[in-house]
Amino acid sequence: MAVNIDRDGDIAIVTVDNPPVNALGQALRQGLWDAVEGLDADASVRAVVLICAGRTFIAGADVTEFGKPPMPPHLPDLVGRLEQTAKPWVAAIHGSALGGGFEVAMGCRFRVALDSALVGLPEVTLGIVPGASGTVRTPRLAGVEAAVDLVTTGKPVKAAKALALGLVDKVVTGELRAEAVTFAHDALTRTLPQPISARPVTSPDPAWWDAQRQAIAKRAKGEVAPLRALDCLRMAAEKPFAEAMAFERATFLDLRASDQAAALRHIFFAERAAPRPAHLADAKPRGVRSAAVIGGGTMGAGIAAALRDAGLPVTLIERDAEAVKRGLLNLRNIFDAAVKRGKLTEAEAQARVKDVCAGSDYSLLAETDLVIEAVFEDLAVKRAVFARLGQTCRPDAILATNTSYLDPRLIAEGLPNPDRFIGLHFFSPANVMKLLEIVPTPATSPATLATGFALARSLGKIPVQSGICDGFIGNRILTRYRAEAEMLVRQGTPIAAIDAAMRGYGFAMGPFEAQDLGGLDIAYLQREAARSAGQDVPEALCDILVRAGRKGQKTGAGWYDYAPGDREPTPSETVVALLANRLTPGPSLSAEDIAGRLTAAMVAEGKAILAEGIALRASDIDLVEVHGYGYPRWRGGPMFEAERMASQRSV
Ligand code: 3H9
Repeated sequence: MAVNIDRDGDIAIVTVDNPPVNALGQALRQGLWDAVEGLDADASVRAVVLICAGRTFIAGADVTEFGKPPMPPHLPDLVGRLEQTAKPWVAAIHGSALGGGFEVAMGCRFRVALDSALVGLPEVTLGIVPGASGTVRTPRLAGVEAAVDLVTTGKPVKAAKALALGLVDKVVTGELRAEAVTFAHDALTRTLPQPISARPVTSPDPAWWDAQRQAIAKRAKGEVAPLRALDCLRMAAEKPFAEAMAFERATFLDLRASDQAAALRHIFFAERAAPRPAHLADAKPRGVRSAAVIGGGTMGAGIAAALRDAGLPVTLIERDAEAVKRGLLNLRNIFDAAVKRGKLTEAEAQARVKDVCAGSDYSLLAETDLVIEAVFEDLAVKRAVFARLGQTCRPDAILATNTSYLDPRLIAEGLPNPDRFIGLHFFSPANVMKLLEIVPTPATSPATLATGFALARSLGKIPVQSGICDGFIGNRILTRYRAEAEMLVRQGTPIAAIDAAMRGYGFAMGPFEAQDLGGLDIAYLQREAARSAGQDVPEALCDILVRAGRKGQKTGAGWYDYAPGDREPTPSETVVALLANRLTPGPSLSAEDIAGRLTAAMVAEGKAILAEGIALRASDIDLVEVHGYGYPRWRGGPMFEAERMASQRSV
């Protein structure tokens, strides 16, 4: 039964129990509707506490119902009915009250939250707007500015902030049910506040709305829901309640059926499926209570920071005392930046660095559960590291390489117990980027693989398993994407037009701007290494630029020119001259044609990767692109987008 009712004297306790997250499916909506009717008719009940079983308050509408026709009772009606109850209802919130969950809480006369709770309206992250009065009641509860922030960003707020904004009436610690009952008794001694729909709302002036629109459009980069949410909020601030409700409902239903919402739902479920793949259901991960990183450069320090953020004790190993000092400084800089961004307090930052054990002596690793190697991308250097790890670590310690393009099988050659070896490919900055490619070798045991996934879960990363090939999933697609972008340049398309087209498509940066930022020399050196190993690697345009000293922003010149101290790219006459004799101009292409060519190249590579079994699922490729390479989330990733376009063509 999704809704249970019991009593504490004259207070009824309605407990929602709909695992895993108490989502508001049809049965639960009906159960709540019936509870409202029943308790209204029960003269012995003076007030009602609405509380949830399990890990969270109601986390929202049931997203799995979004592809189907809406079934009564509809959520806006339920929230409206709750507001009309004869007795006051008190929502008792733990975990997260999100979307429809918070809308239900707003239908109640009061909201009491545990201090660890979160409340929010994350609907825009699913490509929709709140559909059960979130845009209409929130401004009446907390004011227009707070509502615009909450609804258009979709970011939940912690209980303390929710209290300050007026979203909840009281924050409590301890036993929520008892606190809520006490609150209800207390409330019965006072005049009840107005239901939220009856409260006044004041609209800011039109210039304020225009400024919001501009700021949101800039942030949204093609995503429609945040702007549609703003339209709803303005309607709520300027028109009567019922009119605003009708507008919100129409907007919700329209967006629910949109391509963007379908794409965002696809990513939502792919993200939730990724950390627990079905093929590892029976594999038991090893416990990881301590970790170490070999190499304190940008990548190693970033990985160490991610491990510390997850609360693991970390040992950092470098070549010599000087390098140890540099590694610790890199780590310190990462935490200092987090302090500047307000993510950590100074004291937390200090504790995270202080607890790192750093040195150059491998015997520090004798008892470590997991070691991640992040040294220079050179096979001989890496093999030397693993030879030492093989001698010093426990025989069952998990040993991982963070290589981005070397063959993990070659790195692990000669390692004792190779079943505990695995590739864990982090993305830079490793403490920020969500993606983790997990690369087993043929010798890797299921337990080691499962440990990789368990580690990803504890670090809050999105893990994707990749087979072994040049560049694994992500960099292999990137190589193809860049090659196609160069092909367009060869055919006469201006570099700036290609970048602009990809920004227009929804990427934060185009391929050439991004390469200038990251440095052109990395891929160049890789190609040079392959050439000197006897492979036939054709000349890339990028090679010509690097040979001319143009390595990107760090040299003030790459695909673009940069004025000293400025990151603004300026199209370069020098580049045009350097590449002139490699160009064979073709027809001029529209922005849409350009994006079509580049995304088709990604999809073609993605299909090959799937066919070869390098990726296990198309949705894994989508996750890699969205979380590692800036592919617009609202398009659902290249594979999803291609599938959608193919099915639209076939109708
Ligand atoms: C909405 O409310 C619209 C309304 O305004 C209007 C309606 C008219 N539905 O994340 P987890 C599943 S839009 C269905 O790993 P956690 C999830 O797939 C909604 N299923 O747990 C997973 O399934 P499985 C607005 C859902 O503890 C399992 O629950 N609400 C939903 O790390 C566990 O999920 C949101 O956007 C759902 N709404 O985090 C909230 N949510 O076990 C979305 C989760 O089979 N949810 N599942 O893999 C969350 O943010 C997190 O789930 C939450 C818990 C923070 C609640």
